[in-house]
Amino acid sequence: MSDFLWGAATAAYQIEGAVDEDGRGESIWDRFCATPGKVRAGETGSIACDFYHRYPEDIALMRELGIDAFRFSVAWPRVIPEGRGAVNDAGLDFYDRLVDELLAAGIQPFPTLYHWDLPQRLEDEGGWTARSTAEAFVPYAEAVVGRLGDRVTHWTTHNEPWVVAWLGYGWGEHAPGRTSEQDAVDAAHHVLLSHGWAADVIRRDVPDARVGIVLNLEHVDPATGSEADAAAAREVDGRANRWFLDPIFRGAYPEDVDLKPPVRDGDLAAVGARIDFLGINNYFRFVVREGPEIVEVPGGTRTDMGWEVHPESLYKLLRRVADEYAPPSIYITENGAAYADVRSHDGGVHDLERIDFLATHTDAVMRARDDGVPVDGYFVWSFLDNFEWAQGYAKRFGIVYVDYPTLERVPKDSFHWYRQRIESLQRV
Ligand code: GCO
Repeated sequence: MSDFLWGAATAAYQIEGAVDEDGRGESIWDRFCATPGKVRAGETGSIACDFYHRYPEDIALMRELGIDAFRFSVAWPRVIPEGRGAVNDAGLDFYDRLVDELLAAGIQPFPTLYHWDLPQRLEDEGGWTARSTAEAFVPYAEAVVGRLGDRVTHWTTHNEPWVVAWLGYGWGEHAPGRTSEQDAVDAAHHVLLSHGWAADVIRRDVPDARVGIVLNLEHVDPATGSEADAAAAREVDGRANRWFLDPIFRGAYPEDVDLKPPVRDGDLAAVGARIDFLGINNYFRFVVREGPEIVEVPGGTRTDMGWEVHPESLYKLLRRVADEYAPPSIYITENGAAYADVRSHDGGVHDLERIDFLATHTDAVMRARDDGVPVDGYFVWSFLDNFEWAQGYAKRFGIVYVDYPTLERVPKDSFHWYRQRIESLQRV
């Protein structure tokens, strides 16, 4: 079991704060948050968890937790404030210090190059619907890899292209808040294309690099045994899962999905180039009936996001991805749950539901591993309570509670549970 990595995950805009420091440029999330009505209660990531300043204290907590690896993302607007052009060394310095501090604590850094904070300047020029944004991603990747590649081996290009495309460009729920299906399809293709191009650069510049991409994937169940529901489930699976898995592992978009990506010659070869690992983010399954319509199954337990708790679906998802796509290695790069946590009179945070969620989901992962799925690590989402995008600070996913007025960190009971779980499995 010793080669299995236990980790915790975060993302730049959700934790860093310090949005105006050391030359950082504006991101689409700064702009989106400043637009009335987009984010709950007008909240923003401008302070967030203040990780930008408090990372040494947080890494000390990670060390106490005993994690092997820490997943974070690099903010493009810190590194290249205008999206393309001049590199801002002060922005890179932050990630340089972070990596050193992690390594000194014996924790492996797992950076993601893009976790949704596009420089606003690039959005003004078309954002991910423009091929030029994919082109701009390459020198950005080069700048980050050039600085950190001597110490970082595991590189993730993108986090959840589906969310970038559909929530950002299709449905307007995330930055940049556009609402066009074709924009979403174009954005998804350019994100995947930039993944392929950046993967090349990472391999060129970091000889022992392990390169991957993170997808949000969901197991899909038809609501009944009817043929119509089965067809509806297949349709949802096509758009949510296969639209991303197929080009990455087979170099082709699924033919049964009626969307028109802006593919040019050579694109699919770039997208479909070998990856070393697939990152899977998973929070729930879909239950689908004719329509297609996603339905709520009565009686299940739900998190504070309203998401059904269904660990068996994570097991099935892992088996299916391994059987159909055969990735050389899989990391669960996010899995976790929001609950309405409060600090008790004794000062602690007794998040028993989260412990149950994490226990049943890590069991499902280990069972898949025992059954031959090459899953090599698990990252809990999230290390800290943080800025949950359009939901602001209302949803708490952390195993460490953040008291936002004071920014005090309070390890929840799930933190102590996770520490023990890691400790006991490391001994196996
Ligand atoms: C994701 C997101 C996270 C969210 C989490 C909970 O990659 O989906 O990275 O940023 O906070 O998923 O909704």
